Amino acid sequence: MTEYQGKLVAPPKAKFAVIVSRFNEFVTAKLLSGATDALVRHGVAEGDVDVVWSPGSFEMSVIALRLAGGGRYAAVICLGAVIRGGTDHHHYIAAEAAKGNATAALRTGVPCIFGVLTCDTIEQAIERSGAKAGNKGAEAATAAIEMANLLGQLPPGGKQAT
Ligand code: INI
Repeated sequence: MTEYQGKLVAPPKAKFAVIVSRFNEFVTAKLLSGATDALVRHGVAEGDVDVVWSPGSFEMSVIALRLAGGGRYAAVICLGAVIRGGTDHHHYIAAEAAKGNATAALRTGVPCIFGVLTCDTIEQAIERSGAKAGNKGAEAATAAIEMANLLGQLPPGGKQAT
């Protein structure tokens, strides 16, 4: 039996892209610092991390597709905060962000990590961006490292059906 498991060790010289939403920046800035801190503390050089600001979570998919398809990055980390408002607008944004994120990963074969909070309240978002429920940006960064490491171990795949 061969068992594969990603280690929290970035492949040498691996580059990571972090896409962060400007919408709800009071939360996403904390996700960003959690993510970059986790990358650096796991041995990724600061110069190997590129940060790209997106207007909102909705727009992140097209950026993720561009970055993941360029061949430069071992993984792309998407950070955003969708918070329920008075209408169901947030629901469409969260759903499209999740779908677009998955599409970018599947089309390119590059892990696109979904670090987008989907919260009912501002308090929930604060809790998940460095307060009592941890920092989901840091979790997303460790998932990116784990996936980059795992994909480096797995046997090559064939051509993907699109
Ligand atoms: N964008 C977010 O990232 N989070 C939100 O909670 C949010 N809400 O609720 O409106 C939000 N809206 C902006 C959206 O991502 C797009 O930028 C906008 O719709 C223009 O396409």
